Amino acid sequence: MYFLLAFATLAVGHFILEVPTSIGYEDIKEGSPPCGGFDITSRAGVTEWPLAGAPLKIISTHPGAQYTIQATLLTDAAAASGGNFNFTSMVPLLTQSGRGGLCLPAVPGIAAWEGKDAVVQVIQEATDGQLYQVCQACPPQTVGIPNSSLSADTS
Ligand SMILES: [Cu+2]
Repeated sequence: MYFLLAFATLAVGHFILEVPTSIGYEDIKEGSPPCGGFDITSRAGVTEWPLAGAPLKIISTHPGAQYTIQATLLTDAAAASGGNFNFTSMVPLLTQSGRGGLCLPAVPGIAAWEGKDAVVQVIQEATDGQLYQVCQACPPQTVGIPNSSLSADTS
């Protein structure tokens, strides 16, 4: 679906993973799991992901949505065949009640994966069904305290 929007970064519909850098965004392919039409093993534009957390920002054109934010080790993603991916949840299911930005200041890294490359997947469930955006995560570099006071800003 297409809307005329004030967002300079969003020319067409669905949702965009604005932070961190996503593997890619193409409106018509966004419904294709697991990466919205892009290669899950791509390592262009890798983001460092401290255990204490990395920021994540979504911009959505849908009037309401739910988000699953989860990760898989790069080695597991590369080995997965027939769609048998092994994702681990990073935060509880999120609900956004309007259009626009959803900002998470710190999505915690997964402590057991320190030193390992991973891939973070964001799934939006909204009026168009499930949509997918993925980014590459660098191994957590430092041991930190997982941020348990995650807050969602839906303004
Ligand atoms: Cu849409």
